[in-house]
Amino acid sequence: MPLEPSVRVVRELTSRGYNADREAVTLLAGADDPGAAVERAVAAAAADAATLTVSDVRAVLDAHTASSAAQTSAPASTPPDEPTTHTDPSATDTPPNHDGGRAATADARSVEIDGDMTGASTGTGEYQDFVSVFRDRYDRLAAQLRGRVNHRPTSALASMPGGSDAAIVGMVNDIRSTTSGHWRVELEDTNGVFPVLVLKDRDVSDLVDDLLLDEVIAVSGTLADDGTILFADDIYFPEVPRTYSPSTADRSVQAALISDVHVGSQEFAADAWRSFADWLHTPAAESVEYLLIAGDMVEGVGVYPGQDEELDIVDIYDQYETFAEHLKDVPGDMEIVMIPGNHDAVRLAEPQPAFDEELRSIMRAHDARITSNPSTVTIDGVSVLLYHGVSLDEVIAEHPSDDVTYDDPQNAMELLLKKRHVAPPFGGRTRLAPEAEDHLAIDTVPDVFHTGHVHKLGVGIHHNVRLVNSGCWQHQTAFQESVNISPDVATAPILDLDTLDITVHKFS
Ligand code: D5M
Ligand code: FE
Ligand code: ZN
Repeated sequence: MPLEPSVRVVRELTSRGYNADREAVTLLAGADDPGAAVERAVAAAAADAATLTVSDVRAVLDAHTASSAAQTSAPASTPPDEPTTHTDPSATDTPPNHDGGRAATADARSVEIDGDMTGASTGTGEYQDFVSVFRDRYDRLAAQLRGRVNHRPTSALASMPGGSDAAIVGMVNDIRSTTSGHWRVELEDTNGVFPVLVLKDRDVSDLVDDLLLDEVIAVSGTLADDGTILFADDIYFPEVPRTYSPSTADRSVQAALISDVHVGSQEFAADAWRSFADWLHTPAAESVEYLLIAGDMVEGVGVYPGQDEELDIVDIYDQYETFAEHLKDVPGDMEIVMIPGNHDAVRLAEPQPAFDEELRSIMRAHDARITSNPSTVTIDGVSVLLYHGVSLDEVIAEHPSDDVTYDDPQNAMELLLKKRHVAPPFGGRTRLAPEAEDHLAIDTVPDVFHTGHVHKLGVGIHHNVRLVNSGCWQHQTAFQESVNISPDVATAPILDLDTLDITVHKFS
């Protein structure tokens, strides 16, 4: 089957190193001879231009129509930007009116980024940094819990009479089972530590499964007769209010939420990526104005032992160059926001600052916004918390329930949201960098929480917050086969920003 003209135009442009607005592609595809029109547009483009805009293309087509008209002495009866001369019946993707499409709504778009810590890293890994980040975490998360319990500082509990009702807001220091099968949870606040006993036959004991070290919770209960331990009646998480009311866009506009592209891997799903990019050029995707990429743009180098055997591109800069080429397949008039992941060439410890100038310059063609992992991006009024998702491995490994598995990553995401923190445990599998502030706490409830990393698709909702884990663009690697990870390849969840509905499109 012949390729649609617009797809052909995009390929012609990208093969010459150009990207183009969707409108520009439509104009070129609608020209009498699209191939020649591409040649003229490229020849006329400024030497340093990476993206052809609709006005560049109009100027080229206008000039050509005017000169043809002059040669034949016939009046140009059709305005040059009207595709009425188009006779290719396969060109079903040419909208009747060029004022439609993404370019027409570009002014209506808004992108705001919060929580970008790039360039603001203060940690040097010294003891004081740990004190500081724990203190900041406690302050931020305790603030979410204080209104819910009548808590006392740990130092005051010791002097309260045995048998009193009491509550603590503290960071989880230790969780262990007792010889009789109960749970002893040690909580720490800014004054000291205090033990809590969660009896195994109480309903509240189910919540112990959800606990992770270093998260901040509140516990209410009764002090033992000798006053040395608190028997838990209730455990509270900082949580999202049940009544949380998310914001929505006030026009019909969508965002594609993806992650884990892994360019440079032999398993990179290039054909599927191309189908996705081709689809973005069709009218069906016209309202997809944003593309959010939650990390692992490239496969990276030296990420795990033996990785070189599976690399298609061995040089990290070449990987980003190739990623940038694939990004050019995406319509030039889409807004792209991306954060790094654990395969990207930035520090591994979280929060991860965004790419340095050299990598940004490699990826400049699309003028993507590049921010730290995690960050919150607000598009058309809808806030999306972007986090690559390394801690999901830990949440899934630590949680005993069959509900919290790689097949349902949204359930692990829900736990992070409840904890209002994207990666609580220090010293576990997720590497955390101590900083003056805890950039990993979720201070403000997002409307959408978008992660990746586990290469599994997951869509859910928790207290009205939409949860999306976005699958990947890499077929199963030998390593993943060895650990039984069967990835969801080439799935693109599309978020309606006006309704917050999510539709998953598959491209493989
Ligand atoms: O992660 C893709 C998925 O594979 C994610 O769930 C982690 C898992 N993974 C990948 N490499 C390892 C190693 N070496 N040990 C344990 N689990 C792993 P990605 O970040 O794309 O590699
Ligand atoms: Fe990945
Ligand atoms: Zn990853």
